[in-house]
Amino acid sequence: MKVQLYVPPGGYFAERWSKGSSMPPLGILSIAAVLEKNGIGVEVVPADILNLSWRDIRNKIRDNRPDIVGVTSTTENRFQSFKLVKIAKQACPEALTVLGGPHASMAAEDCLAHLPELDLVVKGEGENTMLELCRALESKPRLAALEQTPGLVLRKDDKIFSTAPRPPIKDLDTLPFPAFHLVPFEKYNFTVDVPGHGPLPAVNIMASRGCPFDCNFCATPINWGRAVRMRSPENVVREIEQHVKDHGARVIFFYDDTFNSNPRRVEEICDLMIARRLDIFWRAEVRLDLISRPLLAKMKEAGLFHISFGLEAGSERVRNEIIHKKIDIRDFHNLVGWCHELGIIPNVFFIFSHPTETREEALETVEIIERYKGSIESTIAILHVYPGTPLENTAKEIGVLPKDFTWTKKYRSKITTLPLAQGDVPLFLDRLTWAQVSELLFRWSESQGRGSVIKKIPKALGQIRSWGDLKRYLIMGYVYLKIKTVRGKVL
Ligand code: B12
Ligand code: SF4
Repeated sequence: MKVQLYVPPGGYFAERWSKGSSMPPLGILSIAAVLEKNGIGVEVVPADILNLSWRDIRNKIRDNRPDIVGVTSTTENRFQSFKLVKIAKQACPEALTVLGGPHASMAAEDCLAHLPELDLVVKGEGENTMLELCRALESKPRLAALEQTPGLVLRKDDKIFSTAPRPPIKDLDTLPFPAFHLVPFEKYNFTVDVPGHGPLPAVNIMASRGCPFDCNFCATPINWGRAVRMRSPENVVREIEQHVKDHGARVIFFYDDTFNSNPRRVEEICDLMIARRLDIFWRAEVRLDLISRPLLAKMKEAGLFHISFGLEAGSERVRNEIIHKKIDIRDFHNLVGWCHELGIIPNVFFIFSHPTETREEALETVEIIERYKGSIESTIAILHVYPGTPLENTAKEIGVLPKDFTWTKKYRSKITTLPLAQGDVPLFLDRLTWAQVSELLFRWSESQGRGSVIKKIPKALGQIRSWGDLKRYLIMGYVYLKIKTVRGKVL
């Protein structure tokens, strides 16, 4: 049995993150580790990092003739993943083409309905499903064995058929650590800037899976489940120690959706980090209302230097009634204050254009960003629709997504996307006009002291693909000029 697991060309990165530093793909490395442990031949092919062209990939699959070509997919990189599946099928028709990852998991039927070259989708966690899939392929009759394998979506008699749901892996400590040795780690050049130290070698770790909350735009509670599964503190710290030894890691980037869903466990991880004198820096994403000042102080002592959390909206109505974020603004102000006292960088996520959000409500978000100008990092986005989320249903109900919408097609006129970003992911716009969204973005950009938007014009013009894109850029240009003229500044 020969399995090849691919990250498609372009990787996961939007243009805005690619500064020559990238990070190893934990999902397929975790699957690879399980296959390897069970004696199955597996090759991980990060086409992005290896700089493979489509022709290189075609040749590789044609020459190696793997039994399974597995491809990871997020909604942002789905078209590259689909292209890889097509190429794989053409290069080696007898290979089973398998798609996994957040996009395929959340839009499995849609992928199979529109991609004839795709044989099946692995829904959700891939480790055990891939292992059982390899075994099923060696059994006879093959289709019957596949039908008995939980976690698959496949075609049967020209219909799309789901096998039993795959139960989540209860004890994550039973998984081997992701197989980092199967990728050329140094080529990732994964570094993270730590104030006073510059860019330091970094490694990504996932210490838990799932999130107990249910924000309307988010894929995680559905994809990973709302029952959070946590690796033991000992298991997490052992992986860190291994990365320090093998990869000279100085920074750990925890990618848990909610690192602190169990504050007691965070404390235990910190105690172990301190006791073992790991001498590393780390950053994590947290729920802002599950942190006390003593816990934050302990996290700092254990090396925390940067902490991200979502407030998402300044308006209480939008935050709590629409998004279901259930965050009290006082907890936000407290946490920012503690970060300042303890010397930790707070990075706050905000989103504009939530369902029914008015301009006045969106301006409440801008007010918070401007109030903390220079003392918080802020990451903003215009609300994007992702498959399988409650927001996708809302978008379909109110016509933000057309009735015939499929994630497999590039729409040029029926939906709004941002051409400068990777991925053709639909934006959610209902109450706010494009001019208002542009104004909000410029106000945020100014509060961050970002470089002139004018500099981005040549690149933006090069990305225009439709009249809709052109119209949106013209509106943005008009709003920008209006803001500058009103404030009496020279462009
Ligand atoms: C690290 C991360 C990033 C990193 C790198 C991306 C990456 N995938 O490594 C960066 C910072 C670049 C990033 C950016 C963004 N991200 Co992000 N990110 C994550 C995060 C926090 C962790 C990813 C990870 O390492 N997971 C751990 C591994 C173990 O899980 P996994 O990759 O899903 O793999 C498992 C299964 O999916 C499956 N599987 C995966 N691949 C394959 C392949 C095969 C063949 C099989 C069989 C199975 C399989 O098996 C794996 C093991 O169980 C996830 C949240 C999450 N909980 O996963 C969001 C997530 C992937 N990101 C998301 C989003 C929306 C974004 C942004 C758009 C955010 C923004 N507003 O700008 C950008 C888009 C960037 C881009 N162009 O793609 C969404 C994606 C939703 C979707 N439908 O695609 C997620 C799920 C978060 C969420 N809550 O919605 N992100
Ligand atoms: S708290 Fe974060 S991970 Fe959890 S549902 Fe909300 S946005 Fe998603």
